[in-house]
Amino acid sequence: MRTLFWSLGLACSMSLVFPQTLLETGFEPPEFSLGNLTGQSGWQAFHFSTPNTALVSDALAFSGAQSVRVVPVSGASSSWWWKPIGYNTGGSGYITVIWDMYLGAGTIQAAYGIDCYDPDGFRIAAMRVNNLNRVQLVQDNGFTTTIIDTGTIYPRNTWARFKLELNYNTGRFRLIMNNRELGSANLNSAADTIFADADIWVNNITGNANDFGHYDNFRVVASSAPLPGADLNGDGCVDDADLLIVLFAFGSTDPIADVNGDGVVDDADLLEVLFSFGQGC
Ligand SMILES: [Ca+2]
Ligand SMILES: [Ca+2]
Ligand SMILES: [Ca+2]
Repeated sequence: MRTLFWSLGLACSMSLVFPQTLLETGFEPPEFSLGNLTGQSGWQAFHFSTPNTALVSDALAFSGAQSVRVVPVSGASSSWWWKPIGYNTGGSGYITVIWDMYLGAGTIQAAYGIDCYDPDGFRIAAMRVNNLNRVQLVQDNGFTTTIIDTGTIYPRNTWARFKLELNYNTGRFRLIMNNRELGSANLNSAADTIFADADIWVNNITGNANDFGHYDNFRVVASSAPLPGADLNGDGCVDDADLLIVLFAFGSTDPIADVNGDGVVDDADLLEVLFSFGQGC
């Protein structure tokens, strides 16, 4: 299976067009139907023991009508869902994983995050929101896993936009939530240069979780430079689509349109978009 990813990576690496969208989905119909995510549009799953559940759901969506709803199952531990990417970075440039996440609160909570892997199953970089709502980076070096707490508390029962930016030039990755950088850590030096997949990951820490998580607008983008901060929809290019996001949210506290992260969407955010208009396009 991993050999297939590698072959795909060679094919992808032939393209020199940047930024390049490697995966983009809002889990919308007709590509996705309500029900199990696994098996739809090439999505796969692995469960450490008893499977947790990931459903294409219309219970909540950041945009459109559907998202993926992850529901921990009693007695289960970790589960991963992914669509193979297999992109060869050649050891330089950036891979950015972007997604909108909504975690419901519960009396017993699971940890939710994104895990990025190479074709051999080495975790390149990862993040999670743990059962106590702490936003954390997960750093591996091939031998040990280090959890790095960002000091940020994730607000459950609301949507947040995350970016996990892997910098192959420096061997570092950083985590951005709602346009604010929360922390950075080392890429796994034992991992190779092929980015195999970015996985939706739930760790049912207590084995009896009663919360849930939604993921929407899942994108993976390869680029030669960091995606511009004013690229609000995460397509790698600052254009009228990003301008409209700020204009429609003008005067609000919408964290996704708040480019400078000062808590309000105003002319300062508009100027940030205008000054970087055309960047990355
Ligand atoms: Ca959607
Ligand atoms: Ca954009
Ligand atoms: Ca602002």
